[in-house]
Amino acid sequence: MVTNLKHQHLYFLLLLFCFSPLCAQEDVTALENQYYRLSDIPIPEDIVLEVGGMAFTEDDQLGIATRRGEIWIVDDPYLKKSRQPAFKRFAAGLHEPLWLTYHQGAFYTTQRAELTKITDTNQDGKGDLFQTIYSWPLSGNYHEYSYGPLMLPDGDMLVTLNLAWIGEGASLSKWRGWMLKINEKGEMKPYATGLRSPAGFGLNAEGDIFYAENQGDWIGSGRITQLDEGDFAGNPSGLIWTNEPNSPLQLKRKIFPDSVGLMHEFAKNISSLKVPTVWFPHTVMGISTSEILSIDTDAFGPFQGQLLVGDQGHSKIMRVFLEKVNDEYQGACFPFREGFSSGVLRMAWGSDHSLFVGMTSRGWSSTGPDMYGLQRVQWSGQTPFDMKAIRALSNGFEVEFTQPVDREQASNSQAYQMTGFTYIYHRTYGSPIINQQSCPVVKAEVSEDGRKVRLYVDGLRAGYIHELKVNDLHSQNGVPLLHPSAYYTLNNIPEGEGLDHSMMVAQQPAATENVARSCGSDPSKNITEMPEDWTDGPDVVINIGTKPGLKFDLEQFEVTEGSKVQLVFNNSDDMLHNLLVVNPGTAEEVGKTAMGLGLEGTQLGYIPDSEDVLYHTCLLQPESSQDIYFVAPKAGDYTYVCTFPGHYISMQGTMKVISRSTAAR
Ligand SMILES: [Cu+2]
Repeated sequence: MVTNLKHQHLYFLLLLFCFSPLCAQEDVTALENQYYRLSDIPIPEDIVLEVGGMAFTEDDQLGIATRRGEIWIVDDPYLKKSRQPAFKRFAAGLHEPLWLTYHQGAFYTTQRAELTKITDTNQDGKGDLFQTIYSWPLSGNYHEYSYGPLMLPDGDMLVTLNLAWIGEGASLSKWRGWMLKINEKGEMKPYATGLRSPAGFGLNAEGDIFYAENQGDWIGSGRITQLDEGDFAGNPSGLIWTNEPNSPLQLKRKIFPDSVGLMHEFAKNISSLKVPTVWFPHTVMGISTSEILSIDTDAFGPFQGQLLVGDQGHSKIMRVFLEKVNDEYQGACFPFREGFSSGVLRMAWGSDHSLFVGMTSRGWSSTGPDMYGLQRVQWSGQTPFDMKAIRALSNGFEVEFTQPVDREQASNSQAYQMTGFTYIYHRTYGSPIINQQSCPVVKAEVSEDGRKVRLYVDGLRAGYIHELKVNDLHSQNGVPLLHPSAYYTLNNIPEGEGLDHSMMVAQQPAATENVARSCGSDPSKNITEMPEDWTDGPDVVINIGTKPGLKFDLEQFEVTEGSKVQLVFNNSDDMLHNLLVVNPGTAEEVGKTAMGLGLEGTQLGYIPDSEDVLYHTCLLQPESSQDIYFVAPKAGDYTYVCTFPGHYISMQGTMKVISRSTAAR
């Protein structure tokens, strides 16, 4: 509690002294807190509350499933009666439950291998009846996470099954990579496939199903996709089960070449392939999307009808506006709230319209400082000045704001920058940004009520993500725009008038850039062939690998100053990593700079252009390695660090360079 008070005091000070737009950006967390307040729900010290799932009971108590296999019930999570709410253990011994639902007096969860219903038949506060509703086989692979059930209005339940990881995603046992529909009687219908790591799914206000996906093989970046029965969402590993008699689609794995190219082009010929509804550009809008939750109330601010999407790796929550064009969903994502204490996996609405956020970090590393946590977000009643919605038009976009804009600033077309880009659809893990092209905003028209700005934009491309950046815009009352960027996924361009080219100024869209190499900006720091003058070879060969939990497998090594070093970095993990040798004491700063690179980060392999970066590998795919060659610098303790966003906190080691005189002793 003391900490909380201190924070509030700090926010107050920041608000007093922080008026420049730059400052506003740097302290966005503090500003967000003015509108959406974050507070901790204290967890008893002897409970490891690695939240896997959350659900409120009919008595307004908060049920929490943990990755350690327990279900806890928090009495008074609103802290009305006490600042230290009571936690009671309802169940234990479950196999990594990653979801929790409460329905008609019982909890439902998925363990790794089954959908389980848990009832407290004698009303003593402990689950005593455990019923298997439906089960599925496991191969035993560590990556076979299972999620759900999401309760549908008709009482049917949705479950998703993560792919195994064997150097790439694989469906090693039946229905891995699928969403299944299961009823209370235990009847199962495979619903959709193409899923890789489907930790979050939910319904929008209209009752349509959306699921969130994480970057990986076949998945260039995080995204949410609307799923109908028989849809295929992009990762072909689960297609090996489409021969089964109850499969709702017949698409086969073998039609996929290793590199498809552009997903939205390929989708034109594959009717079951559902392109992403909204992309979340990697590292800019999180790195690992999780829960999807619809805002069904106006008691949580001005965003009723939109979706919240959590992010585990970046400990934050984003917001999504959806619209239908040509009968298909598309829309924009916006930043919403960052600064959570650990990786955001689950969200649940309290009865008072506050948002409960359940967090965990272990093994999946997040930017938040804690290994797990439980926090609450409350709307302060003040409306932030923010972009509320972006709607596609035949010749641009209409941007709606939460408050009337400063007319003069908003009608200046120079205040808006738009860039289109996409990702490659291929078997490789992740993707660089490709086909990036600027889209000149040629005119900006403010609506009569000052709440909408119509942007006339050149160079729109269907199937592409369009980044909108707004510079130096204030509300009519002089408040700076809280979040100046948004990303609209333009699957369809509405029909209608094109752009009137008499409006065009002399600017043309910039040339298309295809970026092949994503490995920093200075090749002299990434020497991958042994220098010719090393005629006797290297003086020393250092092998460094990766360990689960975002660690290098070598904590420290020693070399002599001036010696010729061959460093072999072997990424045997299931995600992307790099290795940078940096000046003593600068790892944190370099790591933070890499996180702030934005879209450019993808192109640089998250290797910042900094004098403190001495040598580095490229950003390496899972199961790949690279050798780099360098001459050891002057004596000192240097750090080697992975700067893939968020990893620098734990993924560090020390290169001790000893002086020649010490070495000679
Ligand atoms: Cu890493």
